[in-house]
Amino acid sequence: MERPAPARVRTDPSTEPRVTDKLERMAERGVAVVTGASSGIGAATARALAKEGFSVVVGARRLERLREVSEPIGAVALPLDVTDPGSIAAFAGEIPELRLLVNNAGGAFGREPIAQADEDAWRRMWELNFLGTVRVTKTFLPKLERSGDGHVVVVGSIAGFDPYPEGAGYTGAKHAERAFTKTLRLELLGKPIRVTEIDPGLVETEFSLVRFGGETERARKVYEGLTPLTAEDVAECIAWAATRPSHVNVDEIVVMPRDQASATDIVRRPAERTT
Ligand code: 8X3
Repeated sequence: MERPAPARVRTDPSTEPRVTDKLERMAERGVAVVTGASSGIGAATARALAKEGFSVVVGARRLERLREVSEPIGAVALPLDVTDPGSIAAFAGEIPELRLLVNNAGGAFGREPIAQADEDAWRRMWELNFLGTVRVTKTFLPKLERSGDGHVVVVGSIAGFDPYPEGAGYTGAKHAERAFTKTLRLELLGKPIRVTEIDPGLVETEFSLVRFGGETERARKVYEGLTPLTAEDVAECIAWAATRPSHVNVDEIVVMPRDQASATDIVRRPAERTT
């Protein structure tokens, strides 16, 4: 079968180093891939890993925004759509070796009861959160094993633990992603690859804006009256797990705001009056 043409980000090959040349200048901790890195947790994770000495490759569909993340930290930006096997093959073809894979690409589309389930949206969530993670991980497993010290991080969610009303399209996909991560850990036992799941609660990113199709007021209300996590709070957890000594496998970190104790137990305070 013909291999898809490798993705090229550089526009002027005479002045820009090729991706492989750049990666060959190995950073002290090796190469890390972060998916869904054009904003939010993915972008913050790319910055945190670069700071820790990883040579970072960021992937996402929105290439312009991806470059805004990659350029300041000297990372390599490559187009990636985790729902498209051809895109994953082209992306992986540019990356000769890998130590750390952060499966961050994901998201929710809509909130409605099962009685009104939007099957197209639910299918998209399944593709993006579950099958996307399966595909990318499967593709990179041989390179991770060859590194002699590989690590797969999956960004899950409290939605992978707690179902909530009108959320089954997303919580179902996140429960499946969690089952995938636990299974991977069992299957890789004895191989030099660690597996970590990071499960955040409410994090103020574009997550809710995407979920509600750009309805800003509805998205804002998700974080109203509490102090949510920031993308950087979650990125710190990922970077911490990734920089433990090789014999230490951080299996999972559930991280939520102090104002949240489960997907549905959230305390909100009235806004303070300023006049
Ligand atoms: C996002 C957390 O609780 O909004 O993964 O589903 S939640």
